[in-house]
Amino acid sequence: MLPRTGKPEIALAGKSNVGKSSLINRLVNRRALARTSSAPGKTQTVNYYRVNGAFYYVDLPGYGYASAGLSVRADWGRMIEDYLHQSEGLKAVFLLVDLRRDPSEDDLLMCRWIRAQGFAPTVIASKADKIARTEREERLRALREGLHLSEEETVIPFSALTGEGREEVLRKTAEILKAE
Ligand SMILES: Nc1nc2c(ncn2[C@@H]2O[C@H](COP(=O)(O)OP(=O)(O)OP(=O)(O)O)[C@@H](O)[C@H]2O)c(=O)[nH]1
Ligand SMILES: [Mg+2]
Repeated sequence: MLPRTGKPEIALAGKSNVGKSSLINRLVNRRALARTSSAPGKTQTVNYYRVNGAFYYVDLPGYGYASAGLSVRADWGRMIEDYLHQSEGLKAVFLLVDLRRDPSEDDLLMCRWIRAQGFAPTVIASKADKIARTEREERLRALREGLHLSEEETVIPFSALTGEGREEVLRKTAEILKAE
């Protein structure tokens, strides 16, 4: 059973270790609100973070964590799926993809699911601080291509380390809540 928050919810989805929990901390400027770890598989349940009493960022477990046992992986998959299908307040899904890596099959599936639900995918390209400026355009292009994004679909380069992209993600959040 999911909690009924009675408020709009914006979920953070993406591969394990991509930086979902770190993104939440940076958005709300709290260093250790959501637990993070250099080892993948840190977030193992659905976590709700209330912002300004008005809405929730929902931190999901990461997918594609290869070294977890099969049954654990199945549990996580079900948790993510149950949340996405059953949440009554879900208004948008932010899909995090590491700017350094080509999107995986799971990333593509998630992106398709988001569209199929009638949401416009907002892709957040994480760990942007790890990419040299000179390589950035090429990485963004590969990411757009890997996820089959159309011109209107946004990619926001983001760094939890430097705060780059924070304002843009907050603006997107406000836009989604306003469209309510
Ligand atoms: N350099 C850099 N490191 C980051 C950034 N975002 C996250 N990290 C690091 O990446 C690791 C994973 O971050 P998390 O926020 O725990 O990732 P997650 O997506 O929540 O992972 P799961 O809970 O396992 O799904 C941690 O060591 C973070 O410090 C970033 O923007 N830049
Ligand atoms: Mg996490």
